[in-house]
Amino acid sequence: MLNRSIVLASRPAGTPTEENFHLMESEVPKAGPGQFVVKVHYLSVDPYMRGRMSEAKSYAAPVQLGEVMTGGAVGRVIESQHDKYATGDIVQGMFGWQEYALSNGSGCRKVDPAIAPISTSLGVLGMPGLTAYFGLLDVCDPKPGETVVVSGAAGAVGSYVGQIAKLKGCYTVGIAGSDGKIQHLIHDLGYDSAYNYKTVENHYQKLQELCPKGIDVYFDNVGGAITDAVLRSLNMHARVSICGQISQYNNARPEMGPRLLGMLIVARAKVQGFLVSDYGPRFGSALQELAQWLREGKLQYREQFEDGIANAPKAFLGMLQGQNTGKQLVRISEPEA
Ligand code: NAP
Ligand code: FER
Repeated sequence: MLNRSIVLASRPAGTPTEENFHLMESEVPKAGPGQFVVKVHYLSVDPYMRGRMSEAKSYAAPVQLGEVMTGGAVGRVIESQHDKYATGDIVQGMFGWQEYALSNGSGCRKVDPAIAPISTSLGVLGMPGLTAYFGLLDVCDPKPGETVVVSGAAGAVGSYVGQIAKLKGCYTVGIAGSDGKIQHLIHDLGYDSAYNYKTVENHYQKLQELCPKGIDVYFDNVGGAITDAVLRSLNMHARVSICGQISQYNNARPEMGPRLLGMLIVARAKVQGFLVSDYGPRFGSALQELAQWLREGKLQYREQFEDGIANAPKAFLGMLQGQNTGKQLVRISEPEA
């Protein structure tokens, strides 16, 4: 049996391309003592992977040239010599961009397929869902009636943030990159208002129009000019959650922007960057609450699939360009019913 994987072939200068990836074939691994083998069903493609393609280390080590791309995935255990994971179990872990993975259980968790389709363990009931949950509730502590602005609002994290803010009684304004996404934000996800940043020139003016009471909470997925405009519109004691800066990830050097930190003094605002992984001890209770909201129909999610490991680069590059609405996944093999 052959295992196909995607390795990093070269480091991108600016926007990554298909040429940065290479499809490799190898033997399907065998489980040794304390190990198990997973047949992957779904693979997640995420913005942070752009950072792993670069040489510089930030909070995690880069992927080495010739090494399998890192990534979260979910699949079924097909062979095990591990006392916690048995053949047939559904497991989520950092299995990388490949069809089969060998694991010692580190960073893994079992997924109950009775709760929701197992693909959700990579989205609303996984890392992006937890990011929305902690980045909004813990970092910003939104109060009923407050105005919450979300950039990257139609992607995985952003689509959950707006809905959770709504559950907390907030007025929500989303920013995303197409008219179709704006319709989705308002009609499917319950955003009170939204605008397409690609067709608006003056973000500040647009935000004044859509946020008549100013901005109390900003969940930032993108950075750049959008964030500059939001920082000029903050209310007293506003809270800003720096989740991601995707508009900057392909820049070779930091972009010069207006220097607006003085606005934070005027507003006595709090700005905090965070990493979802810092909340590990609280993942269990957060996942229970997210699953409860799903069951009650209070949280909607959308998934978009690309098929086959060979199309993982395409899925990743498309996501970076905004071709996804909701969570972008790669379907590697159909899970058995
Ligand atoms: P996603 O939003 O599903 O996909 C990325 C989206 O970014 C695209 O759909 C695109 O939508 C938007 N985008 C791309 N280039 C842009 C640009 N120049 N300006 C504005 N928007 C742009 O991805 P996700 O997984 O939910 O991640 C969202 C953000 O959260 C990312 O910044 C990611 O790094 C961050 N994140 C942080 C943590 C953490 O622990 N801090 C954890 C997970 C994710 P448009 O069509 O709207 O452009
Ligand atoms: C993690 C912490 C953060 C992680 C991903 C992220 C895969 C994403 C960060 C980003 O997109 O900026 O442990 O695990």
